[in-house]
Formats: sequence, C-alpha cells, structure tokens
Amino acid sequence: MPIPASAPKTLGLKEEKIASTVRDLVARTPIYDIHTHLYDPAFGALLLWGIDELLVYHYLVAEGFRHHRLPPDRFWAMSKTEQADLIWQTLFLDHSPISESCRGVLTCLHALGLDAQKRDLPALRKHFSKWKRERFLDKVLEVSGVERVIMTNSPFDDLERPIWMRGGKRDERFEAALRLDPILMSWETAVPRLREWGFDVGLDCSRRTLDETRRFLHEWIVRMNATYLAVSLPPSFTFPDLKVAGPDAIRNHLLVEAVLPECQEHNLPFAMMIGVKKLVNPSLRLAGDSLGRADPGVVEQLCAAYPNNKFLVTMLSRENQHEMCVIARKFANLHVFGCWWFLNNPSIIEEITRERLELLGLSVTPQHSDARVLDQLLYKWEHFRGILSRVLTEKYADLARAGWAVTEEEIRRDVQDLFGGAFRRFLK
Ligand code: FIX
Ligand code: ZN
Repeated sequence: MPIPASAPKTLGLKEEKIASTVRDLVARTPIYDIHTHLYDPAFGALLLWGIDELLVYHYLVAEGFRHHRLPPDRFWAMSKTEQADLIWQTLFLDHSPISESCRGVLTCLHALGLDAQKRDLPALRKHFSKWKRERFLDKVLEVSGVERVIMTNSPFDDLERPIWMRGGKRDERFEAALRLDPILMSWETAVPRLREWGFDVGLDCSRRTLDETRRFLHEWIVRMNATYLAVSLPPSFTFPDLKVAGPDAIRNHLLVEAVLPECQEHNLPFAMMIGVKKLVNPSLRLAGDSLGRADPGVVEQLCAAYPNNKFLVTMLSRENQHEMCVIARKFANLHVFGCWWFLNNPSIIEEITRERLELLGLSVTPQHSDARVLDQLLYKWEHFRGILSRVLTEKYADLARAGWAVTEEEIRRDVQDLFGGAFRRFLK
C-alpha cells in the first residue's frame, strides 16, 4: 500500500516513537526487487508457484540430502510430488524446520493464511489447487509488498527464447535482465548457437566476432528492454587484461570490447555476481553450486578503468562484504546490492546490513529476493523487513541521542531509497 507523499511533516520523533514508525513504514513501503528468477506470466510454466515448488527449491533439496541420504539419481527419478513428500517428511516432520529455507516455506504459508500446524501436506496442496496463477500472482505481490521484479533472462534458454521472439503482451510489473553467462562463461558452446541465429561469430576474437556479439547484445537489450546486463562469475575472476592469453582471454575481450561498450551505449549497469563455484557436487544439479572468496580488487580496478560504465555488484562470500563497502565509497559508478544466496540468513544479513548502512548510508540496495518460486517473495521480504526495521531503529535512535531526531517523512524517504529508490537513481 503506497504511502501518500503528503504524509504530514511532523517534528522529529521522540525516541520511543521511532521503533513503531520504522516498523510501519518498512512494512508499507513498496519494494523493487532487483534480482529474481521469476517470470512474467507471459512465460507460462516458467513462472513457478505453490507448495510443491516451494519444497523442491534447490536450497531444501541440498538440505534434504543431508538427512535422507538417498542416492541422487533415485531422488531425481522421483516425481516432483514424491520429491516434495520426501523433503516435507525429512526436513519438516522428522526434524524441526529451523533452517532459513525451511522457515521460509512456513512464513509463505502463514502469510497466505494457511495452517501448517496440522502438518497436513495433502490439505495444503488442496488449498493451492484452488488458486488460479494470475490471481495468485496479484495476491503474492500485494501481501509481499513487492511492486516490481527484475527477472533473469537468457536468449540461450530454449523455453524462454521463443516467447521473446513471438513478442506479445507482457506484465509491466516484470522487467528483464539480460543474462550473459553462456557468452562470458562458455563461449565455445555459445558460438554455434549464435551462428545458428545469424550472428557471424567465431571462437577467435576477431573484430568481426566482437562486432557481431555487440549486434547480438544490442538486439536483445532492445527486445527485452533490459534494465541491466548480468553475469555470475567464479571466485577466480580477475581483471580482464587483454594482453593475457589462455582460457580467460576470450572472456576478457568479450567483456571489454563488447559487453562494457554496449552497456555504456545503452546507459545500462553491468551486474557482476561474483564468487560462485558452479557444480562442486554435480549430482545435486542446481543445488550443487558452492562459493569461494573472490578478489574485490577486481571490482575496484574495473570501476577505475571504466568510469563511464556502471557496475552493479554482489559478492557471495561473507568475507568479501566489508571490502565491497569500502570500494563502493571510492566509486560512485558502483552500486552494491543484496545478501546473495548463502548470505541470505538472518545472522549474516544483519551483519552485512549494519556495515553497509554504517559505510554507505542509504546509497545501497541492501536486499534482493533471488526468488525462483513466486510464493518466496512472501518470506524473503518478510524476513528482511524484520531485520531492516531493527537495524534502522537503532541507527535513528543513535541520531536522536546525537541531537538529530528524524521525522516520519525522512524515514519514509530513507526506506524508499533502500527498497529501490537508490537503485533507480543509479539507473538514470
Ligand atoms: O546466478 C544466480 O543468479 C544465482 O542466484 C542462482 O544461480 C542460484 O541458483 C540462486 O538462485 C541463488 O539464490
Ligand atoms: Zn540469482
């Protein structure tokens, strides 16, 4: 429920009023969720929702294997319903669901007014079966307070691409991000696909290849009306030195001579999600990725070397967070965002959010959902709102004790900044 801008200007709040005012404004401020794996309903079955999708979310799949110890291929041979049954039994009935991903499922159910207390999965399934997807979408966006989401979109996704090529009506609450992992992380498999689509690229780094890659990027930026371009990068990611030969050479040239110029031409941020180790345990499939500490110095070098590019960065290792805050203090063309993936746990979110507010003030986007299942917006944001309210209340109380009593209007403005306002200014 947006807050009327004409909220009466009041004098500074008394310290005892701060907590309730912050809680209320954090609860009511609409959210711009800048990184998700959700899809506009126009993409059909790609938009996941409902209790079984929640239970087979790869976070819970990984945790489930620690208990049921089934051989992975037996698990993957099960139907989605059977997998969900096993995860429910293992992580909810045999053991209390205290992990963040399990608690998340319960928060979603609770936010939808469902009673998990009976621990009756068939009854829960029956409830979801009554929903129509479009109505459920409106309900989740309304209850979660999310007003816009940015998807993760790939022309290399065989289910997604034909829908983009067909065009057609879209839900304007869903924006696109053009994901470049196939180009920047597996060029040798991207080349035949690009050639099939009429782009004259080769495995080499010729001028032709670079120009044709830019033409591909331009075409998809326009087709998707992309809000930003993005890639996930390993902990070993180093500064793209064009003089260096070897396996990363092509990525360096593509990044420096195709992606960054195209981003600059369209005034779009380049999002780097740094620190993922893909498939350390391939048998877990999507749940098989891990993390590693990366070198934030790479971000520093890129921001310095490409001052006319905008970099949107999140790092996966807790140990990299403080350095990222300091680097962001040095470069206004860097916008730090989110408590990504393995960081999205209350103990770490609180630590990271505190150090960001203390070092970057309100020029940061402290959270994104990374939701893969529509219902997850309910828990990812409810859990974060609680932490942000606590941290912000403390910060405003500190100001009051220093003789600066914030007004309700100022708190509203600050929370809007953190929930997408700072990011919108960064986009301009
Ligand atoms: O690269 C990414 O966008 C990651 O967020 C995903 O690959 C990951 O599976 C995820 O959803 C984490 O939350
Ligand atoms: Zn993601």
